[in-house]
Amino acid sequence: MNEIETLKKWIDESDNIVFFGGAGVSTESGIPDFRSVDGLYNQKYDYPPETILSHTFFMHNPEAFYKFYRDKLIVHNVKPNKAHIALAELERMGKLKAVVTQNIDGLHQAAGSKNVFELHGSTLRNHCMNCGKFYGVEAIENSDGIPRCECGGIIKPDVVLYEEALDDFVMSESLKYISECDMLIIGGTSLNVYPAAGLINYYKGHKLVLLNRGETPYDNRADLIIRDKIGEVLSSVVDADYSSIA
Ligand code: CNA
Repeated sequence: MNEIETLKKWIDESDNIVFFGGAGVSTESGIPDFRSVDGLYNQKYDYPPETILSHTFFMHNPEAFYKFYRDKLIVHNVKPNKAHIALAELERMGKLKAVVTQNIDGLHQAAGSKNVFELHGSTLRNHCMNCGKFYGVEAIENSDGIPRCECGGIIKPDVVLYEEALDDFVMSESLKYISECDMLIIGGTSLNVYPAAGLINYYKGHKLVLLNRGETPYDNRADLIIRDKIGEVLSSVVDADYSSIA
C-alpha cells in the first residue's frame, strides 16, 4: 500500500479524527506562510516579523505595527482551498471532530467547518481596548494609522501576539480533542511555535499523520508522512465538491 492509500484507509476506518494545522494550509489560497522560502520571514522589513508581531512592539510602536498588519496579515479576496473543503467535508461526514488551527484567516469556517479552535485568534474579530466594542476587519482595513473606536480607544485585533497568552478555553478544548482522538492529522505547520505545537504531545494514538512540505521537529514521531501540497493530498482521498475552486 502506498502512502496515499494508507491515508485513505485510516480516514475510512476512523470516526474520531482531529486536524491540527498552520499557515501551510492556506498557501494554496495564495496567503504566504511565515517560514517557507517565499514566506514572510524571508522578506525584508525594518524589524523582523517576530518583533513587529510582539506585544511589546504593539504597545510601543502601534503605528508601525498596524502598517505591517494591514500590508501582510489582513488578506483580501481569498477563498478556501481544497484542504479547507476536504476537512469541512470530513466533519460533515461525522469523521472529523475538530480543527485546531494556528491560522488567523477564518478560511476553515468559510469552507463550512463548525468546530474550529483558533489558537492564535482571528483577523476577522477586533475589539476596542478601552470599551470592548466589537469591530469587523473593515475597521482596521479602512482606517489609517492607529485604528480608533468611537470612544477614542485603540481597536486591537483578536490575534494572539508573541508574548501574549493563548485563550484558556481554546487551549483546553484543543487539548481535550487531541488527547481523545484516534487519528491526528497535522498539516501545513513547521511546528515551531509554542505553546501551540506542544499540544500534539497529548495525542496518544498510533495514527499520527504529517502532511507537510518541509521537515518538522516531530517527523520522527509520525506514523505517516506525506511531503506534498496538502490541498492536493486531502482532495485525492476525500470525495467533496471542489467546484468552487477555479
Ligand atoms: P510556518 O512556520 O510558516 O510553517 C508553514 C509550514 O507549512 C512549513 O513547514 C511549510 O513547509 C508548510 N507548507 C507550506 N505550504 C504547504 C502546502 N501547500 N502543503 C503542505 N505544507 C505546506 O507556519 P506555522 O503555522 O507553523 O506557524 C505558526 C504561525 C504562522 C501562526 O502564529 C500563524 O498565525 C501564522 N500565520 C498564519 C497565516 C494564516 O492565517 N493563513 C499566514 C501566515 C502566518
